[in-house]
Amino acid sequence: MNIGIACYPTFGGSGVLATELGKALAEKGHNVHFITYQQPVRLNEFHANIFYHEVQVPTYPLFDYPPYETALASTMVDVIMNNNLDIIHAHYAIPHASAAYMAKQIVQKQGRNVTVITTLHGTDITLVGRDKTYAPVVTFSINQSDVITAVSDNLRNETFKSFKIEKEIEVIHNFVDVKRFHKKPIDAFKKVIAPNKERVILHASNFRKIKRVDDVVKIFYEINKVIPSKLIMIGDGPERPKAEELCRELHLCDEIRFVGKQVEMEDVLAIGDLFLLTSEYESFGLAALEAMAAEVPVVSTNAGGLPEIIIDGDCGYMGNVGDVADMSQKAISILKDDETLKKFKAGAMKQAERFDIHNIVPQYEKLYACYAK
Ligand code: GMT
Repeated sequence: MNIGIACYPTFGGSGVLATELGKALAEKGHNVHFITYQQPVRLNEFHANIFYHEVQVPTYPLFDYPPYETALASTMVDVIMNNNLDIIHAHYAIPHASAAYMAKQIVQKQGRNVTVITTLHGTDITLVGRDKTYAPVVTFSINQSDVITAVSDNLRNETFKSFKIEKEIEVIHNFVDVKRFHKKPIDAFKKVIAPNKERVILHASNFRKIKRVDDVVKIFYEINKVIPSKLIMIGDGPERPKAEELCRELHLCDEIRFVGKQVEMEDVLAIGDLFLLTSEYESFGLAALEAMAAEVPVVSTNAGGLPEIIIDGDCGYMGNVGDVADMSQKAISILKDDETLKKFKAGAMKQAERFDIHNIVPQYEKLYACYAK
C-alpha cells in the first residue's frame, strides 16, 4: 500500500510511535510517505520504501501566525495525487486530522479517494484538544476520519467523555521493538555514569508540567539516602531549570546528570536499573514501555493508561500521583538486592514482549486493509 503519515517530527511519544510505525510498514514492503515540517528524529536511516516530504510554510509580512495547517493540507494533496496514496494516517489530532480532512475533500473533487485514519495520542484529547479554542475543530475532524484509533482504553474512554464522538474508536496499544531495545550495556558508558557500580535510575520526558519531574528528583533523593545510586534525566523542556534548581538545593549535583534529548535511547536504557515516570497523566507511557523492553523495571504513577502496561509488583510498581513517599519505598524495594532486581527486570522484559512491534503493527495493517479504497 501507499501510506502517508502526518506527525510531529519531535521526541514526543506520538512522533516516535508514528515514525517507528512507518519504518515497520516500510520493512513489510509498503511505501511510506512522511509529511511533516522536519525530518522526524527517529527517521535516521535510509530505506528504499521511505519518503520524506517537508512541509514548507512560506512567510509573508502579513502573517503574524504562518498558516501551517494550510501548508500541511496542500502538501498532503500533492503527495496523495503524485504518489497514489491509499491512506493518510494522522498522528495527534491537532492539526493533522483537520488537515487530512481538508486534503481528502480537495482530492475528492479531482476524483481521487483517500482513507483518513486518525490516531489519538494523549494531550491532543486530554489537554490541548479540550480547550474551547480547538475543541469544535478537533471534534469535527475526529468524526470525519474514516477510522479513529486510540493508544489505550483509557484514552478511548477519555475521548468519549470529552467530545461528542459519533463512531467507534479502536484501541491499538503502542508498541516497541523489543529486539532493538534489548541491548547489552556499553561498559565504558556505564563506568562513566556509575564508576562504583551504583544503581542507575532513569527518567525521560519532555519536562512539561504534566510530567511532575520534581517528583522524580524527590524520589531519587529518598533512594539515594539508602542505596548508592545515580540519576540520568533524559530530555528537555520548560520544567528542567526548576528540576535542576531542586537538585542543587538537595545537594545532589554529583549524583544527577541532565543529558538532554537523546536519539539513541537504547544505549542509555541499557545501563538502567529503574525507570521513574511520575506523570499526572499518561495516555500510555511509551517511554516506560521502551524502558521495559531494555529490561528496566518501572515505578510510575497509576494515572491514565499506565495500569494497562504496568503489572504492579511484577514489572514495577505504581503509586498515586504525588505520593513521593510511597513511590520511593517501592523503588527502594526493587533496588535493595540483586535477586529482587533481577526478578523485576525479567518481569519488565516479559511484559514488554506483549507490546512487541510484531504483535501490534499487524493490527494497523489489518485496519488499512479493511478501510482502504
Ligand atoms: O508525553 C507527551 O507529552 C508527548 C505526547 C505526544 O503526543 O507526543 O505523548 C503522548 O503520546 C504518547 C504516544 O502515544 C503516549 O505514550 C504518552 O503517554 C502521551 N502523553 C500524555 O498523555 C501526557
